[in-house]
Amino acid sequence: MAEPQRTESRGAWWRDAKFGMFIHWGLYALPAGTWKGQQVAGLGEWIMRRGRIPTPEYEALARDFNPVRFDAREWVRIAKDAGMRYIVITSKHHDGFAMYDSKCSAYDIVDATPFGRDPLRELAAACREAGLRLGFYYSQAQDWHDPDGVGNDWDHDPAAKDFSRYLERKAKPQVREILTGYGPLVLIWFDTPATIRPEQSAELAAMVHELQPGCLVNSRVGNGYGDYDSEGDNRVPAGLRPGLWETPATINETWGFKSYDHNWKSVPTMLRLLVDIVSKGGNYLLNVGPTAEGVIPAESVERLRAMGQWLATHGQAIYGTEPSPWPAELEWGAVTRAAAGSGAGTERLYLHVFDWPDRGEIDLWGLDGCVPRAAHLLGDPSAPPLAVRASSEGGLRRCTVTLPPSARDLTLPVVALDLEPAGPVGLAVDARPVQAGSGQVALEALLGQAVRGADGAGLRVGRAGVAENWRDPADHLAWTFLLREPGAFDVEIRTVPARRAEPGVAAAPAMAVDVAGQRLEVEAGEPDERRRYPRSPHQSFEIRRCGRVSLAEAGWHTLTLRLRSPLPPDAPAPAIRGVRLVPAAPA
Ligand code: FHN
Repeated sequence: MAEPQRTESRGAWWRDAKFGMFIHWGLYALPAGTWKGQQVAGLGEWIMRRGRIPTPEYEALARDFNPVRFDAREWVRIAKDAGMRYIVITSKHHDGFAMYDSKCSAYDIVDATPFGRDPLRELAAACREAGLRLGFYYSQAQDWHDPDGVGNDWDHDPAAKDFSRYLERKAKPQVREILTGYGPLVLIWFDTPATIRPEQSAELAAMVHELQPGCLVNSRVGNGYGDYDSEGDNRVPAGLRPGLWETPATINETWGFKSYDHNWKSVPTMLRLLVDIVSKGGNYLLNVGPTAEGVIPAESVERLRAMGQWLATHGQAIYGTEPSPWPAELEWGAVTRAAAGSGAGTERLYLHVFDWPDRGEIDLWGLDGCVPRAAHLLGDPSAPPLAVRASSEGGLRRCTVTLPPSARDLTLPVVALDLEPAGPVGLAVDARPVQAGSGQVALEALLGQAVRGADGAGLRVGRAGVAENWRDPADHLAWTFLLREPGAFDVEIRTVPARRAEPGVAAAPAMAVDVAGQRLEVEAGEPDERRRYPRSPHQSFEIRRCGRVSLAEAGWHTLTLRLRSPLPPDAPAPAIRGVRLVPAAPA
């Protein structure tokens, strides 16, 4: 039997790779979002379920599925040109159709379509040839074709289903097939664990590791058995997130091809997502949905090519880097850090500029244990060195880098900042919040101190950087922050849209903010506004306006956020991302 491996060694390559291609390809590419002349709402690959299409009618798609333009080498070339380091492709999605030559079901691309080829075999060969890593997606619980699989309640009586039978008869044998027939795989991407039981998740994970000890299993195998975490679809955590994790993401709105989904994200948006995710310690698994002819849509290809061009000159600031030493988002952009050992006795930070700061300068606050030495713009070897100066305010160190005005119009300029460690500890960051260049003070939950009441349970800040499980008014969040420009500030509580409350129950609880001897109280009620996160277009946050405070003195202040009354155990607890002080507009 093969040597067991630990997640850390399985994941070593994955930590460095940062950027992968997800491919959702199956029979659903044929209807492409339209069934019998009607557009079916939702994700393209969900058409069978959303349209409650009878199994025999959906099965009939296979007779017309003939992706004659499929060219595995071309797909691999597109991924490589984009700077992607691995591919993950659907071997079987929820519709139950195997996109490879399965021996335990005839419902597969070789047996049931005129195409008759095994595209996963061809893709595996093309990846090997090009030195690209490959993983397979497998839907282990939802299977709308199988009478015992989860999800099809229009053809099959849910009460008559036996999920264990499905697992033994189809899922496990097919997972075995994909692990034994296609050479080394770097990961199996399970999805929607649904009702799978802990021992069933454990068995699947164990089977993967037994057959391919180096193969990672993602968290969606269920019940905590994965090697790494797949975040929610298109979800990016608020800040630094420890451990191995990824954000699976769409280029438009759908995963599987939909002929009329033209909501393509722009190249700068996706580059920011890539940088933001990498700076928080994750990988960006970006999806393409090829057509039923086997072609990756041109809109995807051109965007990926542009991302690849940026990566060709900025790749050193992405691949193999460490996350930002600042745990929360920075107003002007994001930071990655050259891996230890990449330069003898020096440290390098990469400053990715998302939004050009007003003064044309970037302030790095709280950077300790090293002396800034030099900075230059990445991608232009002839560019002169940039001015860097060190100072301090309120006892906090500050490193200021002056940006070259010529970089203002570049797509995502990056500055390489070299530092010399001073002292035994080396680079460290005092991450207490500082009023940013815009005048705003961002008090992110992940930077707050979660103070718990008597029982010590309750309020906690979860891995996505959101304060949860908050029901006890004895619990509170507290921040100490550096104010640089005194003035009047509007105070906002920012929450993640949570499960909507029952009718008659307020969506958000009554809360109180205390700062500089002033108290602001908000009543239980609905949020005042909902906005999209500028960095993560599929995510939104809600704002509750608390009122205005006057902060007359520069320097350190403490702000606390409290619940005003206990929440019953069955009431939805608020999901708080933080508090924001916004300079009040002059009257
Ligand atoms: O239901 C699927 C969906 O179709 C798609 O495959 C995504 C990719 O992360 N996963 C599930 C929803 O989270």
